[in-house]
Amino acid sequence: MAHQTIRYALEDGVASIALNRPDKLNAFVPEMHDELREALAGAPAAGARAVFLTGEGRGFCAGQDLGQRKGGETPDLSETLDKFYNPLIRTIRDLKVPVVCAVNGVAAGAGMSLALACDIVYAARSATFLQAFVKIGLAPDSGSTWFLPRLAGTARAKGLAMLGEKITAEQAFEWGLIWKVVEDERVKDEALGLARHLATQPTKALGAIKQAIDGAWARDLDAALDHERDMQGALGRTGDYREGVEAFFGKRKPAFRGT
Ligand code: LHQ
Repeated sequence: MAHQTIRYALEDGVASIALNRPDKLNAFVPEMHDELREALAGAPAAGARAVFLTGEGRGFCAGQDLGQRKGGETPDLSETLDKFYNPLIRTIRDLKVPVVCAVNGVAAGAGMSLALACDIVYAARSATFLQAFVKIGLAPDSGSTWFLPRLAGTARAKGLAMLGEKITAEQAFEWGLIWKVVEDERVKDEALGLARHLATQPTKALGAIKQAIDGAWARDLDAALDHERDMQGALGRTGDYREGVEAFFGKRKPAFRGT
């Protein structure tokens, strides 16, 4: 499929996706939603064992393209969320391979939610994050009301959401919103390198880890123990578990195949 609003490449088991509307700081339009969602959802079947997501130009993603929201009529935002944003966030969370994100510049509104939905998030030192929603009379969406209190705590979640102020990458790191801050010129290479590494790891275990940790908020300890029992039972029957144990005793590096 030829893409108009994203760049896509599949190499070394990694689906690399770059949001590609740099003049608008990669703000979302329906075409970008469709292309991004399809690229993500189709990545494992295309052979990807990890996904790398970033933005072209100086921004990561400025959320909804507000140019599409000017004018008289009152849009139905529930419909927009139902049709575009919620399926996108669900696609990322349901994906059975890890999604590594390099936030190369500003991540605003649903652009920040998008980053928070990813599994491992790097940010360029100069990147900023803001819950821009309130500045235009809205409340956070695309998962931010769920991600923020869980990652950063209620006080910071409310401060971020109610003030809509920019925070730095360093602050996002200190608050537990992201994994790592990297110098601007290195951030994409480093995050892509991590995605390449993950693509050589036991894919089924990575998928299980993602599912177990994302689902942990909905489970009490008893249910988590049961979940781990079932998960480990299934992983114990994978080729990668066999390979991992054989490699350990063979004193060699395991060659995981994702099977
Ligand atoms: C943009 C945008 C943009 C269009 C920068 N749209 N052009 C879900 C459901 C349905 C509806 C509503 O929304 C949602 C979810 C949401 O995401 S709501 C939140 C929407 N996003 C925002 O409110 C952020 C708006 N943008 C900004 O506040 C600033 O642009 C940030 C802080 C992101 C960056 O500021 P600067 O670095 O100073 O850049 P800039 O403002 O000069 O922007 C550069 C260009 O990008 C500029 O165009 P121009 O032609 O003047 O160079 C902006 O108009 C354009 N742009 N964001 N969201």
